[in-house]
Amino acid sequence: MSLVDEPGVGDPRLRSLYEDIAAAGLRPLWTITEQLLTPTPRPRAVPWLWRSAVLRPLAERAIRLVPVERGGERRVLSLANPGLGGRPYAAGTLWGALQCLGPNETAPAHRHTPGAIRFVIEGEGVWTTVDGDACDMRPGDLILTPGGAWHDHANGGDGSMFWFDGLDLPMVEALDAVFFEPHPDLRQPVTGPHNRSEAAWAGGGGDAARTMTRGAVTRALDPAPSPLLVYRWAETDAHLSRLAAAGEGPLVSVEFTNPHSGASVLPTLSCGMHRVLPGGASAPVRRSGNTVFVVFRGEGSSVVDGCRFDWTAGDMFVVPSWSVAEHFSDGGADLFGLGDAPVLRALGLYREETLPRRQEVTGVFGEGTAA
Ligand code: 1HN
Repeated sequence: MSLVDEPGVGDPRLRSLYEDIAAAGLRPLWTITEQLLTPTPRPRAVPWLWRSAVLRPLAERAIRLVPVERGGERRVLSLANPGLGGRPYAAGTLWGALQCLGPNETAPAHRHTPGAIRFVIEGEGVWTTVDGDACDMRPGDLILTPGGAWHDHANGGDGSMFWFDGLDLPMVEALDAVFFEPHPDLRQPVTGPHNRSEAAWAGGGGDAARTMTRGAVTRALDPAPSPLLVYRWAETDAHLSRLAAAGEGPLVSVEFTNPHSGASVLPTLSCGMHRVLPGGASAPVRRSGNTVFVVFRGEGSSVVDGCRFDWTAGDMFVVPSWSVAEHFSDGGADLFGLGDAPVLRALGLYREETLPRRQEVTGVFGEGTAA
């Protein structure tokens, strides 16, 4: 419906004013104020879940049928949030996807301004080379490919590998700052032994005091990405176990940090690991900013704005900005979380609220009553 058709615009002088305003490429704010200045965030992305049982067979079919080549660059299935009108984004600010690479395949070297993280779900034998440093990837590891860094993925093993890709692409796109460049070679040269950033920054065996923090990073934004490119599952697991043993819970969380500055791993992205202890339930919390979760281990459920999402290992789900979320697991579970909080915090836009009581469950995702 155009403005001039709206009820109440009967006065021909008013009609003609609105027509002339529209013809001049203008919009009168007084007719759209309430759409723009919402009392709380109204993300277009909706809470949503993508099941491993669906994702994984599609990825396997793609491995058999679709080669990884220049142009397409990557064999990636992006999480397309149904609230975003067909855009390939998990949420308004975040890209989330499942990437897979078969034996002896190489995903060609390139670089771009959007920054990316990989969280490994399953398989072995792949390394991602980041500006000459080959980073070996194993399940539960977090690998960074900061904006502007050359990166390619090579599978030197005899099985397929599956990992989660998270990028700040929607943010960089919104800022009209996307640049992309293919590398002249399929694989960039590896300039020394594998895992050099790890040897330099995490002392080989890891140094949890510098590479992760309990809870979330609140330190000022560091415009430089972390010089450490790999965060090993063994370290993360040990740190979560220590916090659980110290009586924290029922939700134990760490956020990975830039060991140089203590800031988030990338200027735009926060990466954390959340352990729901057996029988545990987290408090109902809402935050400004979007989060994508990847279930690494265990099963359980999350209630997001009253809808229950039942999940198991390999599933991925989105909690949009200001949605209330609570997580439950009978047997215990580990969730990887990717968020845009560093950007919100840096701009003074971050808010967080714990609600006084549990949400009432009004529907179950996938059972037709909600979503
Ligand atoms: C990209 O470069 C990768 O390097 C994965 O593996 C997903 C999604 C959008 C744009 C670039 C990768 C991507 C991507």
